[in-house]
Amino acid sequence: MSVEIIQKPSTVRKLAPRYRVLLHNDDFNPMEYVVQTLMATVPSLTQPQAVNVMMEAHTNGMGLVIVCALEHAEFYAETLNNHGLSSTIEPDD
Ligand code: NFA
Repeated sequence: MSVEIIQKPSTVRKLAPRYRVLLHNDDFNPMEYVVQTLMATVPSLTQPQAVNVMMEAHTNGMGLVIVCALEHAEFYAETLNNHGLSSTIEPDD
């Protein structure tokens, strides 16, 4: 007698891999401009958060802007760089 095995389709979905957007320090952009540009580019950043990111980059050379899906990370980094800032993305793992 043969037995039919019916596979139930999985409803488990992997989360999209996430990426860090990193802001790098420089010697020419004014602090206020950096904060305003961060807020204009990344809508979810509050002013205190934008100040923290700016100060982290200013003090340590690099600040974490946001962790998000690749499409958003690329768009944010490109926009920041188009406004004279220096940013990169890397996998969050
Ligand atoms: N280091 C810049 C200054 O002293 C400010 C800055 C912070 C620039 C973070 C870029 C990133 N005016």
